[in-house]
Amino acid sequence: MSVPVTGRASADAGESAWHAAWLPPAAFRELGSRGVLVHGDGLLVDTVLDEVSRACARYGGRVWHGPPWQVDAELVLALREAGPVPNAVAEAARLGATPAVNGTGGGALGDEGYLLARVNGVTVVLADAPAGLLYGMFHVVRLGAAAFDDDLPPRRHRPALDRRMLDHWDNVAVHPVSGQVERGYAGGSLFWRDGAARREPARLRDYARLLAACGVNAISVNNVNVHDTEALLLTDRLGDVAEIAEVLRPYGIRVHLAVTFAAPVVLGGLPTADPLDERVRAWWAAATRRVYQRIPDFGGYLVKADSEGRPGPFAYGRDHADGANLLAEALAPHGGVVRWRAFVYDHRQDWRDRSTDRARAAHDHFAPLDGRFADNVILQVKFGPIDFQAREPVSPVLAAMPATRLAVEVQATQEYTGQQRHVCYLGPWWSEVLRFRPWGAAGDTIADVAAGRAGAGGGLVAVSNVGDDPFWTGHPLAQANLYAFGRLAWDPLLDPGAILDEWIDLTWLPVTKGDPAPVRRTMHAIMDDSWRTYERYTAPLGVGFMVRPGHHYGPDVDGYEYTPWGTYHFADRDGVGVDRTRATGTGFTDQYPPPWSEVYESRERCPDELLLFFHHVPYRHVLHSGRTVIQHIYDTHFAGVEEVAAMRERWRLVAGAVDPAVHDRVAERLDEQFRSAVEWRDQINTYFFRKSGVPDAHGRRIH
Ligand code: GCW
Repeated sequence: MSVPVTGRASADAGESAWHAAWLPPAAFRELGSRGVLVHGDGLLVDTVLDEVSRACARYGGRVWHGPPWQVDAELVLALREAGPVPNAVAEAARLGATPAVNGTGGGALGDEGYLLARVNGVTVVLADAPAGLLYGMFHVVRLGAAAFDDDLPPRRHRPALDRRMLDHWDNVAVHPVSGQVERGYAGGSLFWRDGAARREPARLRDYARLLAACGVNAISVNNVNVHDTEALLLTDRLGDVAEIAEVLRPYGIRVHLAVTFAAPVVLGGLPTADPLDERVRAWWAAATRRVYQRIPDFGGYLVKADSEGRPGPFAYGRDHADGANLLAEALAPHGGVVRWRAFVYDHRQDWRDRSTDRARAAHDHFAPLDGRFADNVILQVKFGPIDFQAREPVSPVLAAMPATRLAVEVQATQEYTGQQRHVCYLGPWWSEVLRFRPWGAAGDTIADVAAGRAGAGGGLVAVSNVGDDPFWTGHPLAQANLYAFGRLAWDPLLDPGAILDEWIDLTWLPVTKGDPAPVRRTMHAIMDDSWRTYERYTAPLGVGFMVRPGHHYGPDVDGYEYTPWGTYHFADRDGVGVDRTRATGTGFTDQYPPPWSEVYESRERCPDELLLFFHHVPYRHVLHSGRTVIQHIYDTHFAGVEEVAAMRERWRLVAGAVDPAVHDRVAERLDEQFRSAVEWRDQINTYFFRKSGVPDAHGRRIH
């Protein structure tokens, strides 16, 4: 049937109760004012068609889908397998898109890849699978006018990581301690409210398109701490999960579920959840079969086991490989994966016991199991050995399990980096982690590890920072973290500053009043270095965890010092830091391959920013920077607060250029960030001044 297709009457982002984030209607202006041909069929092609149609209805463009053809399209979005394209230029590109003509990668564009070119006034996106067409369309949106200016030589685009996932720590029922969303700082859950599914498909659909536009293709819809109500999502409440999957599917997002290892007992009424028990295996197989009957493209299970009180295989004398393989066996016939978390440590440690080191735990537990996990097990490893701190070394587990599929987990929600009250753009931090080379300059990067051999890696995962806040994230600028996460998962080599530019272009410039240049400058000035600013006024030199116990917001230097949680700084009158050397400490440095095992072992060679993570040093120890440790603490804490004051000032100057509601929210958050930064500075500086007795070289006020 010939079209033009008209715009769909649906909740349109930008006119809804929630903010449009990085796809306000105006972001589609360039595409929407063109003649666009969509060629191909399938669910995700329909999504492309729908997006294009809405944009064209708004901005005066035209859309064609299917014969009889019109051929004056300026943009052609085509599935190669759909056959000849009735546009000479696009057809030439289609025929030319063979391996011989167009570079590497075996020729195929893959399940998600696309080829983008502009020749003789026609912009062409070709894909082998519908998801590729969707990602290609969003690429055109990102390019804006540049997609229709000069020629663009044909280029293939494929994600570096196949699995790009967000974990929501959302509870179905409001939990007495952790609330609706554990570590959630963006309001309630998009999926659940007060014990029930929210059933708000319009907002969910908008969420799905935001995710697809930055490249996310998987989601888990409930907290890894699976409580009683949430356990039922696997069985009685499976329909709720299926409904969510239904809404996310058109944007290429596969749903996963966090499950409790005790499910056969708590849901199935069995006397045991022993992974080697036949009844347990049969129960998981049957439960999983039912899941796939309802959700044929279900992604798999996410499991936190034997960690922070969660049930797991240890209760039956089994290990993590036994546990993970049990679920893997149930999922394998359906093509699903089990994502097994490596966040396992003793949370009932005796602080007097200097031999136990939480940093060692994941490696101690998991490295010996390398090679024992089934092919469809992905071990999901927090990027650092402790817990999403503003500074940690990269987890040695990521360099210790060559025969295991590994995923790297980061935390967008900012539990320990300002809880979306502080501006903290994490793109540069994640980029640093992904580019780290555990085996030295000639070896692979962490991104390579996450990609795995032949694309069989576990990918990148973030704990989501999204909720039902009108701005999606509690801090409007924290949207950039979600965007950067998706983009880095697609291409870990992207420059975080360039990613920020993309986000600014898509989110702010289309809705900015007047000259956009000052808004762009202001965003960069506030955000580029904001993670390092946060690091400066909080915990120094990699020591970490000087936060208020429980909610983890604000300073409390000794808050965790004498607790069972294993996160200590060991400050005394002479010095500070954790001795993790093999010579005199916990031996954690030995978990790294060379050269890092040697670099970290050596007080002289250890990078300044990680010194106190690996070494206990005197306050007057001189850093590579030339400053003493104590003077570094004072200087960075004073500097950090000044930087926050400057951010606040800069933001004031763009009032009037950005939406007043957004401006007010950011201004209010910056006020709180300033108050909190002062608190951090004063508590940390005072604490270390009192411990050390060393005055500030510059005579500034310390209380
Ligand atoms: O960072 C800690 C959080 C817990 C969380 C845990 C985890 C979901 O404080 O709230 O539990 O990590 O990653 O499992």
